[in-house]
Amino acid sequence: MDLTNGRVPPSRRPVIIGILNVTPDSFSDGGRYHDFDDAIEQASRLVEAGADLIDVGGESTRPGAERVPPKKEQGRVLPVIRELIDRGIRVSIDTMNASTAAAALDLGAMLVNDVSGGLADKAMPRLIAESGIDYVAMHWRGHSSSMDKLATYNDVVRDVRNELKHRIAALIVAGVDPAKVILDPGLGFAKTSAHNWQLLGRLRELETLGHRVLIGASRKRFLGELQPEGAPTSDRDPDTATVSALAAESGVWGVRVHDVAATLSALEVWYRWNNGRAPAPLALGGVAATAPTPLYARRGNTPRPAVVAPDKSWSLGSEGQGK
Ligand code: PMM
Repeated sequence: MDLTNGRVPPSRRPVIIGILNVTPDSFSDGGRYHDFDDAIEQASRLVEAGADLIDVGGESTRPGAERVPPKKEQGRVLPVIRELIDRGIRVSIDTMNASTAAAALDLGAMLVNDVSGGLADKAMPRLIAESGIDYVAMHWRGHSSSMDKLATYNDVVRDVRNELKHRIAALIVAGVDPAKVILDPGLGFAKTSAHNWQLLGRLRELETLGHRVLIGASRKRFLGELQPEGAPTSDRDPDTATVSALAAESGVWGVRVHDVAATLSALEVWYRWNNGRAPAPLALGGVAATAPTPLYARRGNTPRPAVVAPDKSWSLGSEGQGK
């Protein structure tokens, strides 16, 4: 990885991370996939639609949400993760708790997505260092109960960039390989709508930190402002897909979304626009999971990859980044 520029070139489409919240109370899909069978069915639908991996979370982070004890969180997510990995589906664990992350890694999760960037649990950086796993360090200022009060910045992009820089330094001190760190500006986390739009419009400034960048705009409140009041959160999916394409143009490594099909379509348009041809299936290291190429497969262009058990040698593309 070229540590002078985390911008992903337009010859590689962003990784699509499908969201699976196994919670009763997440803002968009809370309660819908709380049941084991519903969760597995939804994950399978996301993979079928083109998700490269499934981000499984057991604690809601919507504004004002109550904390969930780690054991309860693990009771929600681990059976689902075990089943998905048995089915050859790539999984990321969305947690702030090192014990939950460790248990998910034992089952074969390939990425830890920590919305606190290692601030909520002191044991997290060491776990990431020791496991050598890819790690999303999101910009975070405090738990959901207080985050709306913490949305004060001089220049949100510069401040978020600086705070992420401090997180990277702390992770490196704990022994984390910087090439494993993926940064996320944390849209909606201690951010107003205006903050979110400024961060999106200036993603390249975050990329100059030299790390892969992930964004999670999907169905968030600031996109709801573009819809009539009271419209369902799924009405935000077309705008989410537009954000995905614009973020791809800015060079992000990945997008975390609820409606995978809409984002994949938008990214296909973006890819053809830049490259004059259809994208090849995304290669995530040596792993052939159920990694779908649905649009091409549907058209009979590319054979669907075989389902195999995930191995531990997979790579999420930290190599060959940069210009
Ligand atoms: N947003 C949510 C949860 N996890 N993880 C990352 N890396 N980035 C995000 O923006 C993010 C996240 C909250 O949204 P959800 O309730 O739809 O999962």
